Amino acid sequence: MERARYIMIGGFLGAGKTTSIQEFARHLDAQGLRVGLITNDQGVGLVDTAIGKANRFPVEEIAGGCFCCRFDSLVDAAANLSTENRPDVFLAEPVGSCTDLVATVSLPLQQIYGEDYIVAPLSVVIDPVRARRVFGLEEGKKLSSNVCYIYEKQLEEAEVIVINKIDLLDADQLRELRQVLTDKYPSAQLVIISAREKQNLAQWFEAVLTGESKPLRVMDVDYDRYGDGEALLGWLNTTLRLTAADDEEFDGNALLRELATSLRTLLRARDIEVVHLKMTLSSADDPYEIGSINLVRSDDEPHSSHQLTEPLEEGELSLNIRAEAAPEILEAATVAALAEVFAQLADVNCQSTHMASFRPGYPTPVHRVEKL
Ligand SMILES: Nc1nc2c(ncn2[C@@H]2O[C@H](COP(=O)(O)OP(=O)(O)O)[C@@H](O)[C@H]2O)c(=O)[nH]1
Ligand SMILES: [Mg+2]
Repeated sequence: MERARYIMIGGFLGAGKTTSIQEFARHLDAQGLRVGLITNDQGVGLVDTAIGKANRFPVEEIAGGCFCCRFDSLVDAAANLSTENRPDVFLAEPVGSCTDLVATVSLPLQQIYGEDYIVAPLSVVIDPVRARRVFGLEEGKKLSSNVCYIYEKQLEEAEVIVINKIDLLDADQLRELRQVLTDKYPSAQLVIISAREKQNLAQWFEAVLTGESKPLRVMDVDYDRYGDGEALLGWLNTTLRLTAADDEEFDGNALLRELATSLRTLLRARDIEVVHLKMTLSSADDPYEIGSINLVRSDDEPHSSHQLTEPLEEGELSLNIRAEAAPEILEAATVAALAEVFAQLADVNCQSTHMASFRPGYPTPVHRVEKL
């Protein structure tokens, strides 16, 4: 049997990994290749999984820990996707606060499961506005030093650096960022895309579809700094069931916008930097009918990436927040925003089915290849 290709697309929270992976999956599907998606999170109730399913791709979710710390679940997820129709290509999205993926995932996969998988070069996607702030090229709220440590480690191990969202930059801003990245990470291949606008994707897809991961070295990682950086980020995942009274319907797109705006206002008032707030609202009648909204910086506007085409009678809302804040603060802000928005929607019943907020635990990979 031909080996399946395992493609991992990493990068910081909100960089555009899920958007890129959905485009990549469409590209492969159009070529008649079978695709399997693997999503990953520290918690359960994932927006990324809902988006993959809405786009009709087979998805396996590894919840409750990152790939490196749940390596066996990663292998199991690939096996589950293979029971009916083995994918030709796996597209895997690691947690956005995760690094050291070459030593803890790519190399162990090659060494232990090399007969089953061709492991593609590791891509790391970046949001150029966030990157320009991390590298001091523009003003704006800074992430804490140990969160920036993770950010830079992600880039240090990248075999392909993908500057995404070039639609947000002018030519000078892009040139400055390219210069910093080529100076700091000279061995990485650099590609420049807009996943949302579907610009320049072919060159990147080609690189990871034909190449194989060949890291030049295993990078040093200070796990105490890495663990501290992860723990500075609070996570909140909640799922709610929304039901309109009697035979009424409600506007799901407006509801998502109001909730995102209210949350942003409450978090900004406490000077909290959101790194990714994402929500999906899916119709109870049709799982492929989905609305979605995202916020990737506290000073940005919420952006809708999927619109519901019709008003809803009943739906499931998933809300994921990752921000530099204590989980209790995220939970209080969420409860307050929900109360504010639903006070104006007296005829919509909102019932929480799941709520979890936490700081990620210390990263403890199952395998780590120490040197080549
Ligand atoms: N302007 C712009 N926004 C994008 C682009 N690609 C993704 N985004 C947006 O960035 C946000 C986060 O994207 P997502 O794929 O969920 O990021 P992830 O956390 O890395 O998986 C969403 O609102 C996307 O629509 C792009 O090329 N340009
Ligand atoms: Mg994602």
